[in-house]
Amino acid sequence: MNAVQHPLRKYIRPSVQATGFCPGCGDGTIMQCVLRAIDELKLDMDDFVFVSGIGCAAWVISPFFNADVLHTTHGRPIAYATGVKLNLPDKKVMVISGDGDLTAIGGNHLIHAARRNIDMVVICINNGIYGMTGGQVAPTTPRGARTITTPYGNVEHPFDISSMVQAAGASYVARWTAYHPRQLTKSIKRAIEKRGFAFVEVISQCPVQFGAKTGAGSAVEMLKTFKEGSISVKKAIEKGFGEIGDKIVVGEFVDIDKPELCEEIAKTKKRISEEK
Ligand SMILES: Cc1ncc(C[n+]2csc(CCOP(=O)(O)OP(=O)(O)O)c2C)c(N)n1
Ligand code: SF4
Ligand SMILES: [Mg+2]
Repeated sequence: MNAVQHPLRKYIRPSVQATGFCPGCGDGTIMQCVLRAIDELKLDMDDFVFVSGIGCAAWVISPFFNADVLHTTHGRPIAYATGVKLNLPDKKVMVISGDGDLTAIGGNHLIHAARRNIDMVVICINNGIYGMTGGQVAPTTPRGARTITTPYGNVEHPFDISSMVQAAGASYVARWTAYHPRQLTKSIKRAIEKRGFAFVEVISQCPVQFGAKTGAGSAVEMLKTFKEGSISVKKAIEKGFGEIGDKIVVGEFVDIDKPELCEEIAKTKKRISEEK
């Protein structure tokens, strides 16, 4: 009897047998959502160039996706992706990386790519910590949280990444958690179809580092917190943002059309050549 093959197996390199994620990690769920979005849009992996930085989240695409994949240096995936997009404007460019990679060392690349409105999808897996390197504090770690580098509690204020990217000028911004795979898949589809900078933040569980060090608990406990601790942007607006405490606001925050960088460069080149 033939073994039943997972419907998304066709997008994974044949040589890959398993991912390296810890049991209960949200990264596997997010990987499935990305592949499901591509599958539902009936796109080909050859339509894409995938780019990641360094961290557990960066392993979502590499070496697993059977596609053109660039596993780049820490903090620099958006810089690489910008180079790819400017030289191969017909390709769909997707960056998948972690909160540390994209908002700490790589924070300026994120802000300026959003400001330029370059056509790419960026999926930021926000587990609130540097997972891969042993659980150090990140710019997304909640205040008071104990990590390996904040043993007495984090005294800093965390970023609201989606608000920052929205303020920088992105065309599409959405946030979900690993508890919301269907909504997340829908947003990834929208982000892929968007012409412009499309950003999807996913609050995800890292039970091994964040869960253990901060006391957030097991994967199940963290998913329960995401379920009970999130509120839709529509309800948050109804309540007035001041009254929602530390709830995670989820949903689509921005979906607009505005001039895109590659198109603007092409138009400018055409105008200059016509003026000569
Ligand atoms: C220039 C440089 N500085 C630091 C590191 C060490 N380093 C590797 S991954 C990482 C943090 C990753 O955190 P995040 O992006 O949140 O990914 P996660 O592992 O949590 O998914 C750090 C600090 C590095 N590889 N290169
Ligand atoms: S350390 Fe955390 S983020 Fe990294 S694979 Fe394990 S559970 Fe996932
Ligand atoms: Mg992280």
